[in-house]
Amino acid sequence: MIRDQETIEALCDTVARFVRDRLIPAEDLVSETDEIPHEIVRDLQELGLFGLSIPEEYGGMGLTMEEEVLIAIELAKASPCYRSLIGTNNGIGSQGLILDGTEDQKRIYLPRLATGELIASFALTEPNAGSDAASLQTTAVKDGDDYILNGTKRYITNAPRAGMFTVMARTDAANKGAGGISAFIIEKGTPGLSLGKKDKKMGQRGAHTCDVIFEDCRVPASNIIGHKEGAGFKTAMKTLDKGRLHIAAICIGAAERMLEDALRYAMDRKQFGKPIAEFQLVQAMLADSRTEIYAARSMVLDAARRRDDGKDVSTEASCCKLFASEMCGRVADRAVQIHGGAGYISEYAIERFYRDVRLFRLYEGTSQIQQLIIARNMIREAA
Ligand code: COS
Repeated sequence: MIRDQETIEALCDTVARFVRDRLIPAEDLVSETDEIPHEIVRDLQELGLFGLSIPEEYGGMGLTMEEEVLIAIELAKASPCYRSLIGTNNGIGSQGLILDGTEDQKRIYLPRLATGELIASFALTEPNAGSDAASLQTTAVKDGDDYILNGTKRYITNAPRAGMFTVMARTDAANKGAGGISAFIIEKGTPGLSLGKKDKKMGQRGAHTCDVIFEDCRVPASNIIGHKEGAGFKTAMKTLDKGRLHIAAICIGAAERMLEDALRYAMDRKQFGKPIAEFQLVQAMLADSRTEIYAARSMVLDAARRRDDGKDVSTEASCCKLFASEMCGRVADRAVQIHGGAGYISEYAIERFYRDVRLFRLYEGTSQIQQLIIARNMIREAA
């Protein structure tokens, strides 16, 4: 749902200009140093991008899902590490609170998340619980009015910068499934919470992940999201439904950027006496990419509108994440192919993007998990 066409168009234009003038020119520096310069972080804050989806009453922009995906598409035309920095505050790091938190919990954290003063991380994955998230082993044992947490969370996006973590832990040792899990808000600096070293990743330099380790970490029971024990897995799944739409949107933005780069290269590069864009085999790769991007965009906008209408979009979100991330991988591959040998050289952005976008088919649920969710929901609906 677009509430005011003019306002959202102005915001998209502002973000597009920022991407073109500030973010793209700094991509090589970020890749070399593995850090986003402070001035760019400040600009992201000043533009309000940390609070896109945080309700206005808590200081955010309160964008609808349709509005949010339009902005995400624009932002994703620059290196994915920039989007990753604002991603957790808008998505998986804050949504648990927004969807299921108490009013007090929202008031304490959301205003600072909206400005980017506080960074949020979502700590679900563990060394032995990735796709099978409900099997997580981090324990939270009741002790008076507190819980004591023990366990390790793995590959946690933005953890090295985070001031606050949404942590899924097992509060009911007897219940080994989803119903035994609760979601906690845990602040950085809480005794017993420590971080592992930064992971060395295939791509997305400038975006950081690491382990988050809990060793007898004492947390008040009032830090359980919504004060509801056993509701944490559902909170995580609802959070991911929204997150998957956002990821699908960034797959579109990244694919548009890669195709734009490939088209420009194909129009410049001459072989056999003419630009390679004039060869039909190259044209086929351009046309297939354009078609698939259009399909993904249509899907994501439709699913976003349905979510804005209050519909359950669990199936549609998985369809979008599956199609858009796989599409993005195909576009990346064709864009390298169009660049030829140059596509394998780091002087061209496509070499970096090819590695960066590989993550989209993995995180917030692999393609295979999306297939499983879609088919399961189909069977459930039919029954
Ligand atoms: N919204 C609300 N509730 C949901 C839900 C959703 N989208 N998905 C599941 N639930 C509920 C179910 O209704 C069920 O509730 P009841 O016990 O009351 O019936 C409960 O949660 C357990 O669901 P389910 O039985 O489907 O859980 P499973 O363990 O079988 O499988 C999958 C869940 C595989 C879908 C889940 O583990 C998953 O998404 N895995 C991928 C995790 C992931 O994306 N990790 C990335 C980390 S973040 S970067």
